[in-house]
Amino acid sequence: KTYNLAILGGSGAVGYEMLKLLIDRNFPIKNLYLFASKKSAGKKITYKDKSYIIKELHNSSFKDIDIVLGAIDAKIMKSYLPAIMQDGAILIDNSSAFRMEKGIPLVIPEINPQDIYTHKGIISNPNCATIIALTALYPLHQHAHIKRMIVSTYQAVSGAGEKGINELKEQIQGSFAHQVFPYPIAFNLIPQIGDFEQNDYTSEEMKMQNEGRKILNQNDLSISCTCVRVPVYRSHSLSIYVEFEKEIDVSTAKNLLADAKGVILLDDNTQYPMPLYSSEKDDVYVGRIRQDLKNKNHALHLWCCGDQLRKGAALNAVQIAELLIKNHV
Ligand code: 2RA
Repeated sequence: KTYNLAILGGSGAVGYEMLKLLIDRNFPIKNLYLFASKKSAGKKITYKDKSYIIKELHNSSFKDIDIVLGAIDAKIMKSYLPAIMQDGAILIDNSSAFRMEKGIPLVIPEINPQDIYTHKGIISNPNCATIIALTALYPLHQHAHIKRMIVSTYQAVSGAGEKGINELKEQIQGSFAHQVFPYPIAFNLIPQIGDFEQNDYTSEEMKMQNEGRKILNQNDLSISCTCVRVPVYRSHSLSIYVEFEKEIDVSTAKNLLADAKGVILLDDNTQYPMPLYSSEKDDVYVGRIRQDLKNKNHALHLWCCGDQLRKGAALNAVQIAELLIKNHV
């Protein structure tokens, strides 16, 4: 069987990764349509000698579509939901629009693939930093059960899309005008991603705890996060302190991660994960695993890097689509 697919946001950074992954992973495609706003309509996107013309997104775009991969802004996504539902397509959405809604599965295929079966037409992709952190930590969670995490993220400019990449490029060339980020990002670090909430954390910082609780089905999970934008084009990095209910030591953690799906262990004190290695790769790289100096048997520190356009967005969505068709759901 083959399927009609639509990528919403086909002209953007995540949309392009979705296209590449569908082709490279031989997804059984009947027709593939790339939609975007009027501004990008008519633009030609080429991958492996095949070109796709971006079409303007309308409410009538979903006729005969089986699967919609959403890579557009949450507010716009919400406005198209009735049309998608009416035409009976299944939406795999990368925006934050429905992630925390009750009854809508929020899925990382390595962690909670079973939640896909409960879908009623929408499956949400978690936020990029949440996917990268939890993919790295889940093998340890299965062994020792995570209670608490303190996370600092170092997030690449492409997390803000193509426009984030262009802003850094222009600033490196000497123009310090800024629109996408609240301050110049070239040669700088900006400790704000998203808007500030009432508790002084940003929206991006609260996503890790809120989404983590839903994905792991653990309401008392505590994750305090500081999210920082860094002048790196691609691949987010995270420094994580993690406390466990049960005992765990460094060599057990390394063994578990060495065997884990979707993870590459790079930890021998001359080699450690860096965006340089993880960019354009599917796996999340983990290293610098150390015992906490005080809470010795129950807490670890580690460092991980993952391509947020791939595993943090497009790949996770395509993996969900693969599971859907494999299990006819
Ligand atoms: C970022 N949260 O700004 C975004 C990507 N999902 O990095």
